[in-house]
Amino acid sequence: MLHKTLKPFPKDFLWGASTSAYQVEGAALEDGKGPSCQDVKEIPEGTADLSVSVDHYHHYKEDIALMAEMGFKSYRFSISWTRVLPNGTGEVNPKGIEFYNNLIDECLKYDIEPIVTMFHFDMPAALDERGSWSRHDSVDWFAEYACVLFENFGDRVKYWLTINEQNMLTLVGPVIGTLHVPEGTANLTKEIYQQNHHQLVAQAKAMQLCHEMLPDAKIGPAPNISLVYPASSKPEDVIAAQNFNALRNWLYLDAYVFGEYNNLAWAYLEENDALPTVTDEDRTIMKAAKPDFIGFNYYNTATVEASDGSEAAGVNGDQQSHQTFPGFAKSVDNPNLVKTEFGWEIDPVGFRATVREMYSRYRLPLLVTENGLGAYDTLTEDGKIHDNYRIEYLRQHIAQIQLAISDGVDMLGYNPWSAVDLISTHEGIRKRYGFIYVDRTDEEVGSLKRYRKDSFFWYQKVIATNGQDLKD
Ligand code: BGP
Repeated sequence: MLHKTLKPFPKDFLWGASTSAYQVEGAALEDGKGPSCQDVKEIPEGTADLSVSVDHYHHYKEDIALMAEMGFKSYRFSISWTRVLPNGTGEVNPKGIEFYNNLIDECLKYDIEPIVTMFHFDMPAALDERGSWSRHDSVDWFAEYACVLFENFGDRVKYWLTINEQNMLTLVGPVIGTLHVPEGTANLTKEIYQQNHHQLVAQAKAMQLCHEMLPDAKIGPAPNISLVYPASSKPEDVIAAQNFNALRNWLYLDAYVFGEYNNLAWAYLEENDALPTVTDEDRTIMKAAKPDFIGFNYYNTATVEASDGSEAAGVNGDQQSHQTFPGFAKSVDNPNLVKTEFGWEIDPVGFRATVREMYSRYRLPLLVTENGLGAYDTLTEDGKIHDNYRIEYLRQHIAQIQLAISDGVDMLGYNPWSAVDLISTHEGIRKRYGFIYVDRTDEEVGSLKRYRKDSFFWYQKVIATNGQDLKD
């Protein structure tokens, strides 16, 4: 739809950016923090050591001052479960509580709304050893952790996110570095979907607890949602796109919002002997919970064609993965899109399409919790980073949000990845996303000095004009 007049961004639109604890904080075992699965995993060769990351733990004041300088209205960060509960359950670490109190207070000092992710890929190692999400107990572990967070930070945190990219954990877990997922399979086993199911119940319980304990707070999920296109107008390809949409996107959002499994996804799991065991109590918990908004990460769309069932099942890649689900759908490249230096397709119009689809299905306000461009950046001798490619990417995506708003979608905010450079899930710090450059490489920790990229100044102007001026 072409709009003659565009609707403006809402007055209280949450312009900000995101990070996650294990990718940004460092201080991996400092001040009583227990190890998470990220601290004990094998680091992919040639990628940065996560024990220092970009040391946000010691630089948070400086980092938040820079975010304030950009004019941020929000900062989405995650809490490290093991900084707060070193063993995942039981004893609380006062130093961990103190750190997040300081971080939250520092945001509020500048009127930056903290948006807190409760779980971002970092299962406590102690719980991992006990079976992680494959245990039904994981629902109670997560509920205990949620209570600690709500009790300690609920007086100041108004926006909560439950689990980051649960769908990617299920679809491409090994790439993200979580355990209990066999490598190289299409992840279509009962074992995987049982873990997935426990996360669905755990996040529902956390939403319920949040509503009981913090009536003024808002809580939502943060899956990675991208619309799946059919590779052609062949009806069989359209069916394949519906299939993969169901397995990749709607399985999660239907469960979060309606408390029910998506029928297409359920039927496919059933066919493949991958159905989770679901108790009556699980069903009751899922039904009773409802998010206040949908947080979601968007990087690109996916494209699929029909699968005749003769291909081997398989995953090839990361969050932008090519996957084959025999007899269901097979991902292919979209020839209409260009790719980033790291091979991820770029699809700003798909952002609008994704948002429109989500809003018409669920009718809940939408909060962008990630979006962004991973690229190689160069620090010039005079301390500059000319990242016009990132500006271009962000500009095009922000323009599509305004179109979506004009289409009638209720958008709460935009928090791209990432506020500051940090360690990518599996491609090191050479793949940078931030507005703020950090002087370190994959091989060396470096000075960790912060520099303002060109995109920093550009985003500052975008925020100052509430999205009206997207020019350089
Ligand atoms: C999302 C994750 C983030 C982040 C981002 C970029 O899937 O939620 O943690 O890392 O993707 O991905 P990558 O680091 O693989 O480039």
